[in-house]
Amino acid sequence: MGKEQTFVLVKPDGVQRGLIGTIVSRFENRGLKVIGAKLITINPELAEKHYSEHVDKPFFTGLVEFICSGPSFAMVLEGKNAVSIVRQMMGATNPLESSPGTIRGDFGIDLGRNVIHGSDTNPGSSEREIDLFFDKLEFSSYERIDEEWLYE
Ligand code: DAT
Ligand code: MG
Repeated sequence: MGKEQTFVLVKPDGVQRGLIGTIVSRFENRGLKVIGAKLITINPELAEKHYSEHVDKPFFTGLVEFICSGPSFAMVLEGKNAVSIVRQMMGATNPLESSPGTIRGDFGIDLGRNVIHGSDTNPGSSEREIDLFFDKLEFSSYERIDEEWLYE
């Protein structure tokens, strides 16, 4: 069974609004395993690397400023098809278009305050982001007790 790892960030708006627990719960309930997690106030250097694909976009400066504006909650989730599952659970980038039942569709209104980041499905994206935010020593490898019943 090909297990994947993906990088997820509860953005500063989500942390300030007290949504860390709710969001982690959704992923845990789905069956994804938390293998690393920490509260981190992102500095501009890290933010610019993280969002380097958007460097030429008009919203880049505002995006970097926002992501550095308070603590974020970073985590690495592991499971079968973890990258796609997280993207689906997050919903569309603009909360106006995110379906109800998704995290952005349930908790967001504005595009620039969309509560959560998750690695996209492009090859190499999750690995790059995990390496950017986490050291190998920060991960724990373990079996969840429900794995036997979660996967066929
Ligand atoms: P996602 O976060 O769904 O991967 P993205 O990578 O295209 O979306 O953009 C990164 C973040 O930048 C996104 O979560 C919110 C912000 N953003 C994207 N497009 C924007 C726009 N047109 N105006 C303002 N902010 C935008
Ligand atoms: Mg993206």
